[in-house]
Amino acid sequence: MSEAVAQTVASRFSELYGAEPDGVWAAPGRVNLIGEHTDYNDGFVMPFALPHQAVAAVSRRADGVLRLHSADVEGGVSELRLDDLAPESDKGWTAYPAGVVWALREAGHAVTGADIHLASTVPSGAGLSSSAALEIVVALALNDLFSLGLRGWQLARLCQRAENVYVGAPVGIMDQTASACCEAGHALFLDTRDLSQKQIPFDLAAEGMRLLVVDTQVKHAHSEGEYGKRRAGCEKGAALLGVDALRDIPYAGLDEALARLGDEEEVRRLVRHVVTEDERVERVVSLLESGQTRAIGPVLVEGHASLRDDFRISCPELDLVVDTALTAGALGARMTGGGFGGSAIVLAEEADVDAITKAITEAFATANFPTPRVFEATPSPGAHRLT
Ligand code: GAF
Repeated sequence: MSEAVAQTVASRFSELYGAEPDGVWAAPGRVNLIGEHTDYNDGFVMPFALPHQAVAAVSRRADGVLRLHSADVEGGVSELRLDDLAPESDKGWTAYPAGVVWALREAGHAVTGADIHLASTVPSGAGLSSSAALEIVVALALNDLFSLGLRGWQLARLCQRAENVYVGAPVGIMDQTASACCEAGHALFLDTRDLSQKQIPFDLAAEGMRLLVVDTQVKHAHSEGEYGKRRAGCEKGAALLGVDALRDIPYAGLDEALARLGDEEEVRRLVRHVVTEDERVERVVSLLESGQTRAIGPVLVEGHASLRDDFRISCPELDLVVDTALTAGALGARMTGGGFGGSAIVLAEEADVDAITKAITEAFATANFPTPRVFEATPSPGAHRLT
């Protein structure tokens, strides 16, 4: 399967650029099991990699030119000069790969040019990290081709910088780290303060369960303001409470912290979400580590309520997925990713999957929402070289 994908992408590269690529790399999208909007608060997250991935065929160049092409976007090859790359100069898809080259060079790495052809199966705008997959696949390819010797977490930091500064989206570090560092059959327990990681075995099929992703088809975009407002509100909360980041408010001290915020009602809600969400991540980790997988269901539901009511980033389509799935017998469900649309996840017994899927599809039809895309997510490998 990977070989066939690599061959298709490599042969398109040859048609476009007139020579075989130096190599082909892949980087996955992700779903986040729990730990939402905690990553820019130095908190905890727990994503796992999807089988959907961005694939890049790449050759190095020595002449300061970057050529980019995507199978997923109309249009020909874009040609850029490395010396012209400048933050927020590009509003199209090329900003992601070009931003990675810019960030590598800004950090002093000798990248002298590349020809790149990309093809991705990660749905875009679905809250499944299609952008991070594009960034990481390019970063990994250039890391190999220019022998930069960077580790996965270092590539993640550079890609986050590309997205924050070059693209102009104030995202955290979760998605890039997930794409770079996840392992098949595991969820990644990540401390976003120091990027320390623990791979937690997560094999639902072995226990007779499934995790469904329901893409509501409502498109989200992180650079469009609401994400940045939440982030700024969290930073204001940390400043008012005199801590570096909301991660520093212990769960046991939450009530006292909320009382100190007085009439800052919106900040209080944001703080409550972040502090309780960090605690939920830790609870999910200990449930999984003690073999109580089914018991994570209610924790996912709590997380959804917190994102809907305190963080206020859900939408009617996401709420409908969660409510319908739970009524149809799911063990747990919640929105995943940045919010304002995108996808929800549903934890279910294998035997209930068809009934739950049918119930969600029917509920969407009744509400006159577009037909959602439902698929099963299995924890897949992180970024790697294909050929
Ligand atoms: C998006 C961002 F890119 C992540 O950094 C993270 O903040 C997430 O939203 C919310 O948990 O995917």
